[in-house]
Amino acid sequence: MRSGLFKILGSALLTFCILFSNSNMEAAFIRGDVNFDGDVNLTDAIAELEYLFLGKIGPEKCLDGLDVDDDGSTNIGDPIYSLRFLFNGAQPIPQPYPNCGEDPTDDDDLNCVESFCPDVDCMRQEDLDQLLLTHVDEVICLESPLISTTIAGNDIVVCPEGSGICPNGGFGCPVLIDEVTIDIDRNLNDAYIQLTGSIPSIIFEIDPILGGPTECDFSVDLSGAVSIPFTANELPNGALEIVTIGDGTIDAESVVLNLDSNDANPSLICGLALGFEDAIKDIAIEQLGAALNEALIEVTNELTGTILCPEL
Ligand SMILES: [Ca+2]
Ligand SMILES: [Ca+2]
Ligand SMILES: [Ca+2]
Ligand SMILES: [Ca+2]
Repeated sequence: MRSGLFKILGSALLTFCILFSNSNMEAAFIRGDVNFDGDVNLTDAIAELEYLFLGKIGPEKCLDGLDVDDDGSTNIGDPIYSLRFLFNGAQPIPQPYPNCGEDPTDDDDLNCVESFCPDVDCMRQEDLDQLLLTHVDEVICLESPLISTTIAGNDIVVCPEGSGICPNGGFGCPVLIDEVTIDIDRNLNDAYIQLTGSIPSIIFEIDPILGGPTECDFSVDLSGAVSIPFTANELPNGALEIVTIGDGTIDAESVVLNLDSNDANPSLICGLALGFEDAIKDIAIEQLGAALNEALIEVTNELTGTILCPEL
């Protein structure tokens, strides 16, 4: 099972990586927040005056945010507008204020390419789900043999060489992937990739202590989740900026492996394999753990610094 599930997880993780690297859109902003700290106060008016008249750099990254009165240009009128709003209770600051958002009057020449608000270019659940569906193969070919082991004196080989053919014509046992989803647990800082799939026909070669070798034909339903811990900075608007990604591990509690005989009247020997379902599952989980860490090391660097939307 190692090589097959490794591929499944590898695909899922690769997808995860692609998702997070594809985020270069115009930034949202808070109008009037010139120094990008999520609030509008006196320091913003001062920062804008320093930008306009002393040439201090930084605020030019978000000119829409500097256009406090939303008249389509940045000038002395904007910090004055802020001061009147703050101290005289004058006209309110036009949207987006006080929350992050986009410019509703975007018929100007001002843009915002960077601010403290990440919610335009962050990853949403539907983005994650759709891209997982797009990138994870519907059929994954498991290389033979999946498992070759001895349980209670019985030699068992799962998917022995030459026992199956994949859609691409190569030898191996095909897994049909039914569903791949990803859930972010903000409290635990974990990403869970959940997979469900099935193998319509897989051969178990059983050589018991007594009697000759026997081939048994089974179908398998499988599901399981991979837990990927991360550390993150929570941004003022609730988005999470991923700082580091840890090693992924199989959530053993989540793994379900159901084995059913395809033979109407399975032999006594084939019935043995059904009794070893839990042992086979344990081997699969153990092998997966090692394989998964290899895959994660490859993608860790690419995940660092990406941003998850506040609602995730
Ligand atoms: Ca500010
Ligand atoms: Ca203005
Ligand atoms: Ca505008
Ligand atoms: Ca604009």
